[in-house]
Amino acid sequence: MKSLGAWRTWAVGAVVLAVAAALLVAVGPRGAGAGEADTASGHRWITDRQGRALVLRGLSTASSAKQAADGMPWIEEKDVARERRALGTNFVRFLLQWRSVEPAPGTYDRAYLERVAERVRWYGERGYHVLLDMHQDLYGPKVGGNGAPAWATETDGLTSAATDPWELGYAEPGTVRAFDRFWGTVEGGGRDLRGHYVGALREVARFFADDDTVIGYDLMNEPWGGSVQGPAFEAGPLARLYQDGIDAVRTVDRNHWIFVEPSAIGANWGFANGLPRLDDPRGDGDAARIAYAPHLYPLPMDLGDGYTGDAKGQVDASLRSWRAQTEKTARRLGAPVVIGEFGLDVGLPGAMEYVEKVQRMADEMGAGIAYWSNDPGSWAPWDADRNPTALLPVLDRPYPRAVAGDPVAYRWDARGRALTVSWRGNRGARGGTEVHLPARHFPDGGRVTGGEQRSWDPKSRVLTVVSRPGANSVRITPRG
Ligand code: MNI
Repeated sequence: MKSLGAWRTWAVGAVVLAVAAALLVAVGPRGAGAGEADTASGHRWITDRQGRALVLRGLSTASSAKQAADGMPWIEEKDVARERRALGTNFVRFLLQWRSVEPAPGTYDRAYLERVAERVRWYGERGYHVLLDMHQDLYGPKVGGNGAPAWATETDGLTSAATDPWELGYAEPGTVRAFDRFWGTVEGGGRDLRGHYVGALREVARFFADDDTVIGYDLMNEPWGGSVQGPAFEAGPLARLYQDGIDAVRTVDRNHWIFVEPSAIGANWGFANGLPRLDDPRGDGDAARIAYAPHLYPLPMDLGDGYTGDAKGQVDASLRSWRAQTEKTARRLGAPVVIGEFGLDVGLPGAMEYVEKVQRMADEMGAGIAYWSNDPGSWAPWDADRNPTALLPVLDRPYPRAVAGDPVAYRWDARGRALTVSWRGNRGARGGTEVHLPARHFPDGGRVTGGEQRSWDPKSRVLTVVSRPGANSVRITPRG
């Protein structure tokens, strides 16, 4: 099913081919070594305060924050409680807006950060880890997007029209110029906008440095290079901004993880990207806390297709290549992986099969997930009337929330109704391995083989398990 006109397919296709060609020339075709890391093992893990490896599962909160005058997402505390109850999630990607952090040059809005902190507390009280995401799409409101304040939007009189699909707005003259001024890649310009942005990141980090619910900062949503694209952008202006951002955050916050994203164009579809290794002032190797959070939107889905017909094969190819490229970049960065966004209209044919497929891939990769998004509507687990959609039971899935050791593999076998988790060592972690057991699959809790149940809380639906001495694998099936 093609839901868009041929011209649109052509327009986006032309962009794809141009970028693909540029990337193939610059990076070479998909290299050897792809698929090396075909289990959850073999990479670094984000850990909790008890030293346990975290499997992050959750959603973004929320697209509505992009347009809200006060920068706040739609949620109230009861919505956070409902999300926890219904999905057993432990993670949220929370959208911030630069325009709200720094409403006037060099002026930081403490009241805004307090409002964010109140919401972070709602999540923290329910066992969540919060990723603060400095969001933008199409640069900022002055050129039809969201993110940057008007005072930081320099267009030299160029303007941007609304486009369909919205992503083509990235090529509108005002938007391209605003990005070029931001990156400093055209002559002239006024303020040091990158410097301001880095300053805003530093102030967010200063405010949340001691907040244990915050897991880290996502330095920029879906970065766009303006008139500089591909590896020239990623290894150039983008890497420079990230390094400055990392250095600035580390002057005020030594502990939280710093998440970086590739340029959305290309990487979202599974193409290579040129992000180089970045330095964490904390140190190299295990000391560094840099995470990689690419988005995943195979092209057929960007075009509004479901997971069916011809699109299905294209999506599968896209997923294979996305995984290989993601693992390659993650190795280069020495970073754990979180799928910073993926999602689709849940009413599209095959949509739930696709979501399940991505979740299985994330489990195999040992990657976190932030589904896009929790805004009530056709993409979400709840529709506009707050009735559950087909997505809810698919997202409410057994998983190990925290693993007391180095995870080797974990898997939910829906047919055999068994969750298996295996790990190496215990990485000096305190407490046992926590698993989420949804009522729909484990109405009376779990039966543990290969280990010992330490606790079971039917309300939070968290079971804590420790393995027998010498054993490193547990299997949990429904009790009764
Ligand atoms: O799908 C995109 C996307 C496609 C293409 C491009 N370019 C051509 C530059 C950029 C972005 N983004 C997907 C989702 N990301 C935002 C939030 O970060 C969501 O609103 C989009 O659905």
